[in-house]
Amino acid sequence: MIKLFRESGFCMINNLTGWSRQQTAALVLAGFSPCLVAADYGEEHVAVAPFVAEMQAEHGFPAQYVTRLLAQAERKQSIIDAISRPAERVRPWHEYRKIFITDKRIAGGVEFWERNAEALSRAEQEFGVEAEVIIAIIGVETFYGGNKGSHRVIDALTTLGFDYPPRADFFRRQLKSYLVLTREQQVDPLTLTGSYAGAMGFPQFIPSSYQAFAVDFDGDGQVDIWNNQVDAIGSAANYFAEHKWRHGATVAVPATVTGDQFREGLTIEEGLEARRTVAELKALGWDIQHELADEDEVMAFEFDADGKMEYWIGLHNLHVITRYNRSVMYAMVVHQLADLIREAKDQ
Ligand SMILES: [Ca+2]
Repeated sequence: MIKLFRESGFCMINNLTGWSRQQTAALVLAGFSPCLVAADYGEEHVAVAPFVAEMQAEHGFPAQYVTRLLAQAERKQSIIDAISRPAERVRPWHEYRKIFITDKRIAGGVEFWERNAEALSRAEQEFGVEAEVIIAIIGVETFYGGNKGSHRVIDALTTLGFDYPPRADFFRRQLKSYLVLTREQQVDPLTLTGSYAGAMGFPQFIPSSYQAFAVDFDGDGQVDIWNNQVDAIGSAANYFAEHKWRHGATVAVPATVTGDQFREGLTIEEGLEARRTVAELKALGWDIQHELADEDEVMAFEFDADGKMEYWIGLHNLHVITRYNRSVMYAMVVHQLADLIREAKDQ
């Protein structure tokens, strides 16, 4: 059954077993009400009341404020579709790499460097993270701010937190962080945009990362990763520093393999920890093209490079990049893009 109610500022149908958005729209067209809007996350949605209660108890949000806010969030099937098949899960390495390693993205990185030379140099000094690494992260995430995502963050986080069971707990926590940060920054939670997963601004921080790592790097009193490149640079550098990036350390080196035991040395994707020593890998048939100590702990990877296989050894810093996005292909692309931007800049 449809319940209609009107409150100050907006009105809506409070949803709505069995009614699709199209059916509701048809009601509007039929003149049922000029301000009729279906609420995907009205009070009938089972997830809403517990969330409202928790925001009130844990963070002191008025229940009515949270209820009204959620009633204005929209469930987006496109968001559920997108998170169900991220590029790094469905594409082989040679295809994935081609998306990110392009002449245009390298040239864009050099331009970003020239435009932000002072901030990048200051970030390298303060946080110990090379300029090209900060640039490559921002380049891979948003093409230097050209594609920061057009989903409303409130839609992304409610859709995934309330209607995507595999990761509902995670996104529900992100939604909480998001409401807290919008209160702190005094911005309207209905206005900020980001990726389908609620990642925001130049560095694509999810709300919990924003709260933990975003910094005001230009000193204007605002922590603005959406429009301020200097804050974005400081925030990305701080993220890496807090995850123990080692300035100047080797990130990854190529390897070859022999025999039939080398697969036992591969790092499983779920782990992504440096969990094999160089000596163990050597014993399993890995020949590493770089001077590493036998006791060094590394990750070992096999990539499908269109017909032939590539073998790579990832060191501590590669693991740090996976803390940004838990994918080895992602980390390798950031690493390679950083090197190519540095080379292009030095030419
Ligand atoms: Ca600032």
